[in-house]
Amino acid sequence: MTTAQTQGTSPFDVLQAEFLASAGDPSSFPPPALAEIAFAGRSNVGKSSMMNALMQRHGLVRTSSTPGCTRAVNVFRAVTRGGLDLQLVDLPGYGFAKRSKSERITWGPLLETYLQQRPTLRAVIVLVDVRRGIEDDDRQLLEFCALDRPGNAPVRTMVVATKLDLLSKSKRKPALEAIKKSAGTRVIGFSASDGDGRLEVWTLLDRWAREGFAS
Ligand SMILES: Nc1nc2c(ncn2[C@@H]2O[C@H](COP(=O)(O)OP(=O)(O)OP(=O)(O)O)[C@@H](O)[C@H]2O)c(=O)[nH]1
Ligand SMILES: [Mg+2]
Repeated sequence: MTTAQTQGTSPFDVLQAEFLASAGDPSSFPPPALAEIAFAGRSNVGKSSMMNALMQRHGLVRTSSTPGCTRAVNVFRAVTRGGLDLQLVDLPGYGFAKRSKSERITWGPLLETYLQQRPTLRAVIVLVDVRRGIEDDDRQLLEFCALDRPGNAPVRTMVVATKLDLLSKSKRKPALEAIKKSAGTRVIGFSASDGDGRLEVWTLLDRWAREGFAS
């Protein structure tokens, strides 16, 4: 387990961040505890990097230039200066072709079971590459998240367009507008490299937490 302390002045400074558990199949999810925010998106889109940026930790969440690096559900806990105490969950990437058939069979149910049955899941952040926008599988995931969760509270979704730093400044706003139009929902631009969007994401999570999360 990794624990770290930082100094800072924003309510969204993360005072404590730690790895809690890794689950390769639904039966090994850690017992539901704190409210959870899950990070989903295509392989290599930047889920793990975004979690590190939000938690202000380098390397706490494993990242890789090899697509498909995260194949399990990995659970972290973050405590902010402002008093938010949440579990952040790194979900396996989808849309990754170079994978054996047996592996492809197992992470569908893993993701689906988690999204449908996790009682403490409050919100899913769907990451898209700002240069690619919303693709079919992202849309399907957003639709899946909007499905009724029998016996469990609904989940909110947030679309985050990441790798914003890879677009020139003049192209950012039009790209975000296009994604917003295609998603039909709010879209936050983000960069794990320079921290753009971090405040906006935490502000929304904070608001949802105060509102009780459920829509
Ligand atoms: N320039 C730039 N590169 C990024 C950003 N976010 C992630 N990357 C890079 O993109 C690659 C993939 O990032 P990860 O965070 O591992 O992506 P992931 O979505 O967790 O990938 P999987 O676990 O394989 O599904 C790494 O080389 C990162 O350094 C960003 O905001 N800007
Ligand atoms: Mg990852």
